[in-house]
Amino acid sequence: MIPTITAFERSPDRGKGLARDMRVRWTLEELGQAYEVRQLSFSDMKQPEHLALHPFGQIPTYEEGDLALFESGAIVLHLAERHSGLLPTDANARMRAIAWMFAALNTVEPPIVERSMAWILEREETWYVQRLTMLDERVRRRLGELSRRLGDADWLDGAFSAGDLLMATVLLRLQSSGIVDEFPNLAAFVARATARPAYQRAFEAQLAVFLQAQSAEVSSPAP
Ligand code: GTB
Repeated sequence: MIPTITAFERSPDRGKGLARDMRVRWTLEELGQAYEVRQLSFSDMKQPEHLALHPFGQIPTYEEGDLALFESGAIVLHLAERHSGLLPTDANARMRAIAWMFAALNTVEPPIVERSMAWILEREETWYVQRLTMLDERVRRRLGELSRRLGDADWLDGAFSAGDLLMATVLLRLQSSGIVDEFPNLAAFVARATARPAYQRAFEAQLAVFLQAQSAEVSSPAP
């Protein structure tokens, strides 16, 4: 059965692939699994039909037969558990890769999201520059720790895993800040991850959605 995921009909990132459907698309591409996408507007996400799938009215969701999931990390874990390729078979190595999935979402992503949210909600405030300096330092500290652990390895723990995939999507959110480039091994890690054909296919798929929405706007301009 082909699963269906949900994604933004018009991503606010304008096709940069930074929304969280991207990590699910990338996972599906890595695993060679076909999928369908139901595109939602912000208003669609808050309708009862979607809220039944996602208690917080967000994307992405995942439906396959009688299984419905929300939370991108849970979806990636489900897929990586069901299909081979993104988690090692050795039990200890598998758990370490899962620990990296949690580290990406619970330890590295939060300060990065806080930084993004400050720009969205607080950039007009008089104290924004001061706050940004503090948030940047927090992100730098976390990235410094991650960089030390990665060292000169290609991936976080052995072969490329769902942990690397999630970590790369988290670091990509810092793209416009230049902070990742302060850590050459992390910049190389992101470059290696995004050079993977599966990432490229996922990126093109989400970009196509944005370009389609944009061309629909151009061909039917507002009255
Ligand atoms: N913890 C959840 C998960 O991992 O699945 C978080 C899901 C989430 O935040 N979804 C966002 C959403 O649906 C989209 S990805 N927001 C609508 C709402 O809450 O009403 C977050 C996101 C949005 C935009 C950008 N961007 O423009 O760069 C990046 C990331």
